[in-house]
Amino acid sequence: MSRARRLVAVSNRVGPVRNVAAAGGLAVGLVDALREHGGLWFGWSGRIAKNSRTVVHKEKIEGLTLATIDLTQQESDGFYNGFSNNCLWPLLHFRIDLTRFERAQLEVYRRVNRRFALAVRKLLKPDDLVWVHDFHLLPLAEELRSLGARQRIGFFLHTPFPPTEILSTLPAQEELMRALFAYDLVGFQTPEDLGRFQEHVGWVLDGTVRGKSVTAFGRQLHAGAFPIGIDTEQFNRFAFSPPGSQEFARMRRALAGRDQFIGVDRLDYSKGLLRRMDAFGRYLERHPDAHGKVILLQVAPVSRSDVASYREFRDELEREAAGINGRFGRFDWTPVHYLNRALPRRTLAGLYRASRVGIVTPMRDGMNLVAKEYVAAQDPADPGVLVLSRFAGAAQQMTAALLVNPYDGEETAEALHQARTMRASERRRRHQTLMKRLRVFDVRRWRSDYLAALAAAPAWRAPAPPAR
Ligand code: GDG
Repeated sequence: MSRARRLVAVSNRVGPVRNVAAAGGLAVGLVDALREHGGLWFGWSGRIAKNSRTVVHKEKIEGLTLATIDLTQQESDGFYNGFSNNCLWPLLHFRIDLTRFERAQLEVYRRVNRRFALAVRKLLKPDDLVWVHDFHLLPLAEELRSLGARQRIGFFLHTPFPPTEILSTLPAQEELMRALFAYDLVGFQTPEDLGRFQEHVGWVLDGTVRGKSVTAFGRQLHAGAFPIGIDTEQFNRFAFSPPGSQEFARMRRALAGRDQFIGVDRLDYSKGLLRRMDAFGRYLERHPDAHGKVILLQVAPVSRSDVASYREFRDELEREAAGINGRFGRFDWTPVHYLNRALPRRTLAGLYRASRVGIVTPMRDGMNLVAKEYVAAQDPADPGVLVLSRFAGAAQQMTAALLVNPYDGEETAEALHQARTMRASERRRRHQTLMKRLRVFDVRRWRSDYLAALAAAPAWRAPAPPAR
């Protein structure tokens, strides 16, 4: 892509930009690209304002500009806790049972997208490339277009794209899909997600698909799969240099010869934590020889605690973990170690390295970066084994992991056993295969593939009027 074009990223939240490696997340993927292109990153500041007068806070940090706005309490409730996290998130993870659709929240969602668009529009230069992230901002391009924006605008969905039968239950489905067609490029995590989008276009939106070109609502866009990666080499360095290497040594000492299974997940029902506890309980039940010799370390920082379903889920998980400890624990052995807070990223790297088995068993996940981080942190000479849900996007690429169906507690329990007892030669072989792909399909590759496709997407033209 031409170096002269500025990149403008828009996501619900921005940054951090300083010490980005330590922060992880989307920032790792974006900050380098924004720096290279003298870019701008726009989003919600996370702060609550008293009124909805738009004041854009701008800050120049290390060659890129952060621009943020505050939201009112009502906007944050309706847009973030409400429509985004209580309706779209569960729906996109195939959980119709948890999906709560409220028209009033959809209204606020649209209003906040419009406020974002009004602020972004004023900041745009004619030749900018605009890259919008995630389900909070589905209608952003449509709002920008209505304000006259003609720039290339791309969208990337970090979550799965659900099957058409599930998406069709959303009363606002057509409105949101129409909005999506104001983008020039729509990116998904996996070919499966892309396929489900294409099916929905054909079956429900009466559109057509030709290669990467998708037409509906009188508009044509490009759609593709761009699996997100991590900074593989850097994460490996985290595990093998201080403080990660010190945390590794400390953990190994604390384990005193026991084998550690590790899970690291935002406290979210999509991550399969309850079923994971159940599978670990089954494993202990079937393998009494492992009693006193294995530990499950579950790191689960709280997330979205303003949403009721998350609070209930947290209580349930705590009961489940306590249940296993009560049932199997001994005075000198506690099987489940449960940390309900975030740890520094370098500490995580050390803990992954110290763990014989990585358990990543979401019920549904867009990609899952923890799976990739766990593998990147291993010692190639004596690597641990990844047990990975088939329903994480990462499973499409990481077929050398032990793939499981997280709905099957027996299968998962057996995979834990297989992982713990796997011969070193097989562990090394699997690890090598996994690392080879992680090195090629890292976060830089994700970003450059996406931006090249955005620059090559057809330029925006107003929708054709419906045929008579
Ligand atoms: C969404 C999609 C997609 C976790 N605990 C701690 C901590 N983390 C870090 C992990 C990892 C990140 O958070 C989580 O990323 P995931 O990919 O696993 O999951 P989501 O947060 O749900 O992300 C997902 C992703 O977007 C990218 O497109 O893969 O499917 O749902 O980097 O390490 N980091 C620190 N302390 C913790 O305790 N420092």
